[in-house]
Amino acid sequence: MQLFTLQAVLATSLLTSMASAKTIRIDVGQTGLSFTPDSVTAAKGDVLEYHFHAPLPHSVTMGDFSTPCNPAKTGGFYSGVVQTASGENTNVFSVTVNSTDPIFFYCTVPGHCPAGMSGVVNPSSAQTLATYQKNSQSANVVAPPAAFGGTLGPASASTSSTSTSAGATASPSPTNGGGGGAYGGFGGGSTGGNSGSAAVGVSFVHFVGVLGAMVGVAVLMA
Ligand SMILES: [Cu+2]
Repeated sequence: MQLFTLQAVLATSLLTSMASAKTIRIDVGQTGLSFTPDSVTAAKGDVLEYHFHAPLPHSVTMGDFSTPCNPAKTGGFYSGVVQTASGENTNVFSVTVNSTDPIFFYCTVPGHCPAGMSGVVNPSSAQTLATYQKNSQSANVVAPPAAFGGTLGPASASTSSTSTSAGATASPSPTNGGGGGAYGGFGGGSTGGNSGSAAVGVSFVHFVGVLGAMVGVAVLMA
């Protein structure tokens, strides 16, 4: 009886903690060469969900504030260039946030980033999107060699999804988690132990850890 109660309390607590992770929708190229919104606030565990729109090809990759329109030197993510025939693409690119430091992102299609196609997660007073975009105007656009750090696949069922499944997490390693040119979607096995500056992480591992702790406590109580 006592054990059951403890488990119920822990389970409720776990569900509450999972429900707090939110999915943040960002539209890509819906209104010209821009991300909408182009400035968002995110907590660790939240998922950035990029929705691509016709007619132009677009991409999203993480950059560094100091080198606009160039890939982040460590960690990050890249969707690859996504072409959308009409309307909104059925696939979205999802990235799990693992840091509250500013995360700048931009489109790698030639000309787009210098034209202002960039955005920021958790901007600071020292690192603003306005400054990044101003410095982007004369920047050379560089793209990572291949997609990595997120998953390209069907959108989550809800914009307030509580899912933090392994398929939605991302690895900072410079490989395409899904394998193959189609970016696989849900094949992305992630690795733990990401470096501190990585923007993406493994909330599923955290979930398993919490679950393990619950079981451990239950065993102690038995
Ligand atoms: Cu673009």
